[in-house]
Amino acid sequence: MTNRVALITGATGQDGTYLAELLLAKGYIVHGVKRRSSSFNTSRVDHLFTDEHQKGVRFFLHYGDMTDATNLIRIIQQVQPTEIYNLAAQSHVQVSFETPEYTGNADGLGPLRILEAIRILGMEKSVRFYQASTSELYGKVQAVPQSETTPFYPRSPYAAAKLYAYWITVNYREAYGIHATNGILFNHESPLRGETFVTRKITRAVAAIELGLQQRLYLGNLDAQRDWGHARDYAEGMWMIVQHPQADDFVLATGEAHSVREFVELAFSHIGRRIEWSGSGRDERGFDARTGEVLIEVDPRYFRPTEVDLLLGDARKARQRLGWRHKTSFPSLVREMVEADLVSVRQGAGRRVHEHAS
Ligand code: NDP
Ligand code: GDR
Repeated sequence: MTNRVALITGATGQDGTYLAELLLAKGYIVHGVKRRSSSFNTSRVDHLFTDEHQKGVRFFLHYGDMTDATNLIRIIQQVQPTEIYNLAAQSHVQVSFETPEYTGNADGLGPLRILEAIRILGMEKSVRFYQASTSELYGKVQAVPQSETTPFYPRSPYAAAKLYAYWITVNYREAYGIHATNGILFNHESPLRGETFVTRKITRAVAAIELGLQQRLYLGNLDAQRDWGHARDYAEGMWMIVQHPQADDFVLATGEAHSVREFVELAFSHIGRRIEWSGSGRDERGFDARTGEVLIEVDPRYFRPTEVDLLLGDARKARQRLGWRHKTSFPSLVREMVEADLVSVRQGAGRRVHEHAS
């Protein structure tokens, strides 16, 4: 298939990378938006340039920012995409409590800027729009499992911004007939996950502890439960949502929830350490059952002002209408992340490992 042109905002992030790989493999020309940064920020996607040089370049990056409407209009005008995947966001829930206004601007108004660009450029019928919506919309638990019909109750500036983005996407679909869709994606992880999200923070610490570069892992709420899948499976789901003839909103989830504590136990089991727990709440500690060494400590600074206790998704609609289902099991995901971090931490052994990261 030729002449399919995708524009991905957030192309340098975890999901942007898997999605760009998928679309290039399907024959798309892929344009991504990257932010100017004082240090290199394209390490996840650099291999896409290298590979493509041999076959003719089909991957391009443009400087841009979700807070800059004129820049977004210009990029969309130049690129003339047939599909836009809006993945760019300040995506860290805890950081959104520190930077609420910026998060609202980038995550809430950012999608509006793209939708308006589509209108300004008269592209309502020529481009499809995907919005990276999130299970964080469900927030304070209203029902379990959560599906497309479960009421939203956002619990952070991040989730409140994403709530606006969700509804403005629905509104532009209904008002202007744009093929605009929401993927309500539950947590998805991978070896490319940002290092301050809890799963990657744990798997990096497991690797660093195994290699003698770190002594202890400091975490917040160990009881939070999440429905964790693999980002590669979810990138495929995003594409399937956009291909569906009828623009609609879909949950993507595994239908299985695990606590942070369970993630820790499974990750440490890959380096032959069995974790036992003592104390409770903010005084809890995890120690090596064989040596008695304390490996995990709760640090109150990682608790959020308002927490989301349990996310568990019901992806039946995506299964029935799109034929999507997750492929990677929870144990395989954890194993892949630990193994990848053992390699990457070993390679960067001289680099300081941050014991404290959100
Ligand atoms: P990442 O944090 O890994 O990637 C976010 C991307 O957005 C990065 O490329 C980042 O650039 C870019 N970005 C951030 N702010 C701006 C801005 N103002 N202008 C332009 N680009 C910006 O997130 P994920 O890949 O994990 O997630 C992708 C999207 O999906 C996000 O919108 C997230 O909120 C949403 N989501 C994620 C879920 C998950 O479990 N991963 C679940 C549900 C939704 P840089 O690399 O320079 O920081
Ligand atoms: P989340 O992911 O907030 O669900 O948002 P994160 O991995 O940050 O937190 C998951 C749960 O773990 C608890 N937790 C900790 N979290 C972090 N980051 N660091 C810690 O030390 C720690 N200790 C315990 C948290 O309190 C939380 O309950 C992710 C992001 O990708 C969003 O962009 C996306 O929308 C949602 O997933 C779905």
